[in-house]
Amino acid sequence: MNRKNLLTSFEEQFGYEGERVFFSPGRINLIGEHTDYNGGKVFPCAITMGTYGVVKPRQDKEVHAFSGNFPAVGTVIFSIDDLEYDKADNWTNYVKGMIKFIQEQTGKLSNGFDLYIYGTIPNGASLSSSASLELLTGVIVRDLFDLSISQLELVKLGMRTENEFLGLNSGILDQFAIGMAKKGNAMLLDTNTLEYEQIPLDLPHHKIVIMNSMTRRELVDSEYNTRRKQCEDALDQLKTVVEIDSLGELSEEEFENHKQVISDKVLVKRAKHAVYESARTERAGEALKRNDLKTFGQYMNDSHVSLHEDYEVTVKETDLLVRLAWKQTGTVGARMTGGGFGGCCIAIVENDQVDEFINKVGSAFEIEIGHGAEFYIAETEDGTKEWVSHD
Ligand code: GAF
Repeated sequence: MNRKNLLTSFEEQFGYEGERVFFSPGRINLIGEHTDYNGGKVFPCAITMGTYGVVKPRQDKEVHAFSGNFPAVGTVIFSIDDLEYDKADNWTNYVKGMIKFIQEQTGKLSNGFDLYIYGTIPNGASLSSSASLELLTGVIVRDLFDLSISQLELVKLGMRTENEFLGLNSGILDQFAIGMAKKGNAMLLDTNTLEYEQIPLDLPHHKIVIMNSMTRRELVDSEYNTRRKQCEDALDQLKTVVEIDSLGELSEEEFENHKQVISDKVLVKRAKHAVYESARTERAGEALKRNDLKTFGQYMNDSHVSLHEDYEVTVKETDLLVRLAWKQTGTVGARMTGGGFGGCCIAIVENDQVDEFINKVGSAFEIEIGHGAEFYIAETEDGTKEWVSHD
């Protein structure tokens, strides 16, 4: 992305020069899916695809927001004294939610700002374009108005925006990955304690290929909320026989010993996934630390199987991409990433096999599904921050 182009776009939109430029990455989750709202482990990293924001404070209390990705929406204008969810305000609801919760925590802002946004994360592809925008807004507001609020607090407000403003009962995975990332690393995070370890993602002989199925199921949010509720119901039943506050606290063995108290077969499957996936994620982190990529890849594959069979959040398209990836020479492991019901998968592939991988998986996918997939090479990135110019 070219900084000058971003500043020019701001100027074209608002008629004067923008002041500061910020960048917020997207994320992939290497493993640890649907564990974050179960107090389990996750293992994401931030990526170079992300959201850019150019800003300048205003004299009044209005925010004027324009996205280069949604020019048809036009400039959305709202006051920082009136921050209610409004469907018509489209993507700016994420901006509104963040400002609302930041104000709640730090006190009223005195001024609004003009904001030009441009994102390189495909929407609805499970690479967290929304959390990227939430953290972007949070860091902009904090830095613009010198607020005393930490990056971790912004991460938590991002999750609140998602939960309380947008109505998606997500966990903290996406906002944490985007807010706390360090280039060159993936984070092994315990979502119960928020303790985490930056583990070098040093793969000199491999690339992480993101495979976008270019598909997104209807009702993703309600399906997501249903999965969470099913886990909560299973937890309530387990609590009658074992002292725990979250599924993530159970070992696989403890789960097997107590699972008979869960009345419904579907709930058993959901809880099983959460427990086993969390354990698998911890082991995958250990494997990566000792550079045992083969074992890491096997855990990725197991994760996908569990998301398919027990959690049932994969779809025909993502299952196909992963199956095709598994068949390719040079694939270490492959799985869906993010919330599921379409979106992206990831594969770790030997460097010299990547071109062939993309050709073969891409053409077989297109023949079977009837439309193409997109492929991107993942590169790690730092968490959300100002893009400081060095010229
Ligand atoms: C979505 C949610 F936003 C995350 O909190 C997480 O639950 C993920 O799905 C599944 O692991 O990205």
